[in-house]
Order: sequence, then C-alpha cells, then structure tokens
Amino acid sequence: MKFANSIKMSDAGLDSLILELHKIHAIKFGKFKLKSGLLSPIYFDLRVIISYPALMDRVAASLHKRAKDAGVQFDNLCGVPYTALPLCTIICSANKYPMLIRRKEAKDYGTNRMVEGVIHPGQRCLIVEDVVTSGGSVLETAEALKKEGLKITDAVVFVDREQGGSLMLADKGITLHSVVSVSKLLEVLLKAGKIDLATSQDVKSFTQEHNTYKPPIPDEILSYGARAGLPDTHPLAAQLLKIMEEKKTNLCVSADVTSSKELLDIASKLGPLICVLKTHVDILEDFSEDVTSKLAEFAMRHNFLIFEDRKILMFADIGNMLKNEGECGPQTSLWPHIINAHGLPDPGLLQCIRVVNKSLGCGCLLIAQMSSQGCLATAGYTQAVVKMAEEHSDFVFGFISGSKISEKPGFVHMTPGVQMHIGGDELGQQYSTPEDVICRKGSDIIIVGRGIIASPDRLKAAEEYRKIGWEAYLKRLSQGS
Ligand code: 5BU
Repeated sequence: MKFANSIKMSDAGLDSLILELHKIHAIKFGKFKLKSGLLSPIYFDLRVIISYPALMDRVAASLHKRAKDAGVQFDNLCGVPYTALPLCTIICSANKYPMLIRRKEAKDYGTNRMVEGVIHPGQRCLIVEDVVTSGGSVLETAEALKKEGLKITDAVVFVDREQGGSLMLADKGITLHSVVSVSKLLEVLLKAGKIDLATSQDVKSFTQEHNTYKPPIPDEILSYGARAGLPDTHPLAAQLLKIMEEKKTNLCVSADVTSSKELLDIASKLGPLICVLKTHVDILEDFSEDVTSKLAEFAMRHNFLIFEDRKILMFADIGNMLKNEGECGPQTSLWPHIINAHGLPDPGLLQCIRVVNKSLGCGCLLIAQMSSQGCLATAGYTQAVVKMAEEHSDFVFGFISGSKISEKPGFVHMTPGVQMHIGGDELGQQYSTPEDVICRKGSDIIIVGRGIIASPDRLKAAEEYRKIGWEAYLKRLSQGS
C-alpha cells in the first residue's frame, strides 16, 4: 500500500478532497438536529470515510501535513474517540510515531487505565480530531491525557466549524490547527456548483449566530472608568477610557473618505458622539498639513482621540528598514494619538516605531486578529501578539481584535467589521453586531465604517451605533455583577 504521507496537499488537492467528501455525503446540507436541539443547515459525518480507505489516507495525510507545516513539536499522538481514532492510527503507522488511545469509559477489570499505550510523563502529545465546533471533545481528551502527566499544547483538526472552538481551546493553552475551515469549504463547493449562494449564506449566518465561545468572565467586570484608574493602565488607554465613560460612548468612526472636506465634516459633526476618529490619511486625495491641524482642533473641542490606521502604508517591514527609510516618524507636524502595527515582522519593528512616537505621547495598537474572511491571524499568532504587547506595554496599550484576547484590564480592545446586521461585503469583510462584539465577545470599542459613512444621515446612524454600543456595555457590566 502506498502510504498517505507521500501525498502532497496542494490547494488543488485540498479542493478535490473537499469535493470527494461531499460526494460520499461526509458533508451534507439540509436541516439537521444537533445534540443541543439546534437545527443546523450543515452536517459533517466523517465517520463514513472508514468505508473509503483511499480517502481516509488522504484525510490522514492532510492532518499530518498541517501539523508539520505549523512546526508542531510532539512525541506521540492521540485521536479523540471515535472518528479520529482510525485517522490517528494511519498517521502513526505511516510515519512511525508512537500512539496513545484514550478510553471513553474505564474498564472494570484488568489495568483500569483511561489511556492505553506507553506514557512518559512530560512528553508532548498532539491531539487529532475530525471536526471541532465548541472544542469540548478536544478539551476532554486533553484533560484525560494531562492527568497522566502529558503536555498538551496543540491539536490538529480536519474541519473547524468556526463556531468558537479555537478561541476556547486557546484560552486553555491549546493551539488548534485546522486543515479546512467551514468558510473555505463553502467557497470550494460554491465554486464547483455543488451548492448555491443562498445555502452558503445560510451556513455562514448559522455559524456566526451560534458561536459557542464565551470569554472567561473575570471575578469582577470593571467599568471603563475604573480601568482608567488602575496603576498599570497606559496613560493613553486611561485617557481613552475616561473619555468613553464621560461621553457614554464606545464608538470609533472609521472615516474612510477621500476628500479632506468630507473628513473634517465628519470630525466636526460626529465628534460629540465618538471616543475615537479613525483616519486613513493616505487615501486623501488632497492631503495637507492643514487637515491634521483642523482634525486636532476638532479632537480637542469634542474630546476624542485620533487613530491613524497605518495598515495601507503598513508598518510591516523589518525594524531596520523602517528606521532607514524614516518611515516610523511623523509625516506631519501633528501626529495622531494612536497608530497600529502588525506583530508579524518582529519586536525590532516596535522598538523602532516606539522611539519616535512614544516621545510624542502616541500609543500603539497591535493587530492581533482581522475581520476579513480567511485571515491567517489565527489562535497561535494571536497569542504571540498578546505576549508581544505585554512585553512592550510602555508603548502598546491595546489590540485590534475580534474579541477580548487579554485579561489585563489596562489593555483596550477595538473591533472592526461592525454593522447592525451580521453579513459581509463582496471583498471578504465580515460583520458582527455591536451587541455581539461588546457584550458577548468582551471587546471595548466598535469600529464602524460604512455602517455610518454610507448612510444618508450619518449623524442619525452614528447616534444609533453609539446608543446600541453603550447599551451592550451596560448589559455586559450587569452580567458581571
Ligand atoms: P467598514 O466600512 O466598517 O467595513 O470599515 C472597516 C474599517 O476598519 C476599515 O477602515 C478597515 O481598514 C478597518 N479594518 C477592518 O475592517 N478589519 C480589520 O481587521 C482591521 C481594520 Br485591522
């Protein structure tokens, strides 16, 4: 038999694998009652692959490749019972890795063990799973293995249903690596004409609406004002949190417009309703220093902060290049209060941009997650960015993220991709609602662009977002007490 590990999982290979799985009804569309009682428009039944050995080899190979590509270090593997057991067996047999089996129920005779196989406490065990929804089954297996003294830092799964499993596992110190996400799967099936657009949208809405992730609730949920007064809170975060408390707003308007007149009009009219004005001065067709000085005047008058979004002219080179090109410093005499940076290049970048900006009282938000579909900033990356922020907390005061990702109350979380209804645009932007972002995902600030800017009455739209965002915050506070 030709072993599965010889198969190269190119993009085309993955697409054809998805189509094969759809053909054998391992992926089904319709109405399926889940354990929870919910009716799901999609169902995965990967159990059937045991009847298709060649396909089973390919799924096993893709799991192995995913773990290897991610550089996961492990000493042995354990499949979550039952569907992943044969997959794990194939990976171990083909690659000569030692395997462990976790029993679901203890025997009442013989050794009475919950985990079979030779265990060396301290060794790292990689968990293998077929489908992850909440992450509960992976966690159960991880707990059983940990009791035996094994270290569990990673799990590899074939399908991530994108309903919060990876975040929940990340909270427990386990990085989830998935071969394919539900979004990718829908994309492939749609392209191949196996499903229609309505089915794809239906599944997307279902996964977004039934996200199982609940950020751990701290003993006490602190108000914005209380967090402003904590000794470890960065001065800029403290200023921002105070503004939010005073003006009763957690709204940041993303003023993505190309004319200075329009930008200044937004700043003057919406200023009283917002805590932050996010600008992209690099898209202004008629930029001049005059614009930044007027923006600064409005910021003073209406008490908001200016956040210049640096993603287009991104700080994403190595620190040294940015130093050489003089890119880190102010391009205008009036520098914004807030800038952002990716964690991708290395901490050298932060050191470089900090030198110039910190002396000007500017603070930085690190981009830990993005709202765009298929974004590569997943759990392991996000965790690394949180660590980077903690190590540079004299300059970094928070994150751009989809949810609360740090338990440190001094860090501020700002979330883009917000509109009144869940959905997205044709270029991959994905929207959550203010209630979802603030109340359920525990973020602090909603960043709203087209939800307000494209409205015929921007003032009215901004007031609606402010009100809903603030009510979601009050609800979050009341739930914590
Ligand atoms: P929208 O019109 O609400 O979709 O605009 C969103 C804004 O937030 C826009 O300026 C983006 O550049 C910005 N953004 C985002 O949409 N998603 C991200 O992950 C990040 C920023 Br980081």
